[in-house]
Amino acid sequence: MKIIYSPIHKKHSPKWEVINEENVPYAEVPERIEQIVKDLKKNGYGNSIRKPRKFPISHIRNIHQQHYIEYLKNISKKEAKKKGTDGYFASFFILDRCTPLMQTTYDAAIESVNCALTGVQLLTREKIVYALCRPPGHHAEKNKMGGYCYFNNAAIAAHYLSSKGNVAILDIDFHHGNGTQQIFYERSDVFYVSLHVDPTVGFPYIAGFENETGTGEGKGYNKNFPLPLGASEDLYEKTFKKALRMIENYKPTFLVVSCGFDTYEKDPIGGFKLRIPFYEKMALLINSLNLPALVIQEGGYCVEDLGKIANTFLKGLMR
Ligand code: OKP
Ligand code: ZN
Repeated sequence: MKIIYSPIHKKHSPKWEVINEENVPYAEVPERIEQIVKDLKKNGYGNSIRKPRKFPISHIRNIHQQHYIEYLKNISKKEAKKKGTDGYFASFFILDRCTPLMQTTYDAAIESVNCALTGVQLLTREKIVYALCRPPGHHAEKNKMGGYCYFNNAAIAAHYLSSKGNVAILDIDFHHGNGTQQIFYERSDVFYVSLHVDPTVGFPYIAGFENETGTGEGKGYNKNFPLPLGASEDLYEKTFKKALRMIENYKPTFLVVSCGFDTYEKDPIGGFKLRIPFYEKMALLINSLNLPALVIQEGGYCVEDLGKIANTFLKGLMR
């Protein structure tokens, strides 16, 4: 098992997102990852932590449109400079007002992708790799940022893996990964499976419905399990087992887990009822698939308990 971490993520620290015309303190804070790393070290994983390597931009170009990447790199830096540290919102390339740009956002987003791609490379030797990606990625579409996401780390990693075999992406973040779904919607070599809050009542609202099953080549290779707000451990477990059975039947070579901890009962922006011990159970079930697994950090906003959740999850993966 290896953990990938870089401190560069700390450079990305917007203060606000906009909800209903109001500035609300940003939930996707640097302390999230810092808390996880601190607790992983405390639990003896210090020696397993690796820095990310650097990768050519072509990995990102395979997934995101060239003018979107350029916008993030050049224009956003220039514009953000004028706005200081508050961040600003792009116009054409955004899904929402949760995803501000700072001058340093591009650098942090690149390093987050590097963490995921390093994870792919280590997966040839390791059964489990945990990439502490931040900013997260699963809402980022081919040419749109949204939901705290800029580049789709999981999609970029899954595409890289797909040259060596079929990939299943299991998205267990509280929110639907609309970006990942969009990116692989017409492909059968990457199977996207997600459990998340019903999009009629929760972010991202625009995607994550049951009838979105893929199109063309990809028909049948996209599976959404929307769950009601307040979903219990029982309901979650039942649904989770269905999702795993589908992955098993697909017989992938690799598993990518888009791993959000905002399904936790105390999460400030989530709304499910999962308690800490449940994360070990989930991980044990994932383990039973017996696949090389790249775990990519997505959301999770109860900073205080994130380390405990991550350690509990890892314990299950390692058994
Ligand atoms: C990103 B990830 C709710 C505000 C919603 C955006 C949520 C993005 C979630 N009060 N803001 O999937 O964890
Ligand atoms: Zn989330």
